[in-house]
Amino acid sequence: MRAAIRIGGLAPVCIQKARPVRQLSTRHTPSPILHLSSRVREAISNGEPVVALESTIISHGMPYPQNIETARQVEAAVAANGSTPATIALIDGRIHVGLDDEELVRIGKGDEPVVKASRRDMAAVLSQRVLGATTVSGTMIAAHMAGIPIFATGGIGGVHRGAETTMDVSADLTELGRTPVAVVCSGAKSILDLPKTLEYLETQGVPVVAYGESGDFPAFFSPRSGLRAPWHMQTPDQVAALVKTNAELGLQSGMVIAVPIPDQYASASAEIERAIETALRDSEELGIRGKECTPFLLRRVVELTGGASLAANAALVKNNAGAASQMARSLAAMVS
Ligand code: PSU
Ligand code: MN
Repeated sequence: MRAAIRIGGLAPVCIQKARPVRQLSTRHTPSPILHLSSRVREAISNGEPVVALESTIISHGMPYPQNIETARQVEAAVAANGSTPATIALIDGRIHVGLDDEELVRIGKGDEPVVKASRRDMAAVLSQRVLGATTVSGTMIAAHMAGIPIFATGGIGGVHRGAETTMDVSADLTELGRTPVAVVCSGAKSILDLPKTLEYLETQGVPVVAYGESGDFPAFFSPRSGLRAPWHMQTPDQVAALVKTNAELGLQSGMVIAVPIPDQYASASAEIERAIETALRDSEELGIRGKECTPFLLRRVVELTGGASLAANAALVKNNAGAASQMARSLAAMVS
């Protein structure tokens, strides 16, 4: 008997004998709440590789106008490596998968309020028809609904420092435990408690893969955190095989594929680390809590480093997008 597996979401993929994904995907009625751009819809129905991209990094992760410039360049990096980019946001009551330039500007310019939307906020943002930018958790949900198993971003949320008293653990981590999407990122920023973040991911059953030469879990601005990742892979095919096997097992959990920042951009990391310490002290003094915490820290670090962190941030997201695009191509070739 053939094993029908779901890679990424709505389109079940038959792994023993190739059947066109196009044919299989018609079994599902598209959800009225999910709006795919024509480019993304076509790519998915042709079984072509697609990479999901988040929008909170645009609305809350970087200042205007660098946020929109970076978003465009990240999409270009996906395209240059052979996959179709699908930036995700919540617009006019629907989940948009694949944004046009006007929509990117709407999310990034700040002319109207944009809600940072994690799993908790999805239904409220959509039903109340407010503009929403999806975090890693929100984007994973949307990508899975659309049938996109690979998603690229800068960094995931994690266990915050001091979580033993604040209980501030990002919804990204529980989402990784329940939604089968691979998140290609540069680990997590050291605004977070990285050892606890890795512990939490283990509890949630999430494989964390150090991708590239080093087997260290990267710490966003620096290629190494000093913490070993449980897995180490070096090629797109290895990651594609992991994603495929995760689906064959029927595991409903996700994966973290951690790509270190390219060396040439890692030079400012000591200066950035100092800025992070200052930003953390500031957030404590000001009593910043909850969903405001991460955006506050990101903003403060950019201010304190005079933009050095921003250039590094943009470079690593683009690099991750290119790597994710190669992984998506390998996966598409394996399941077609
Ligand atoms: N880390 C970054 N840049 C970001 C984020 C995290 O370096 O833009 C965003 C992502 O959207 C992530 C979210 O999913 O912040 C996590 O927020 P919180 O810590 O509130 O869960
Ligand atoms: Mn939080």
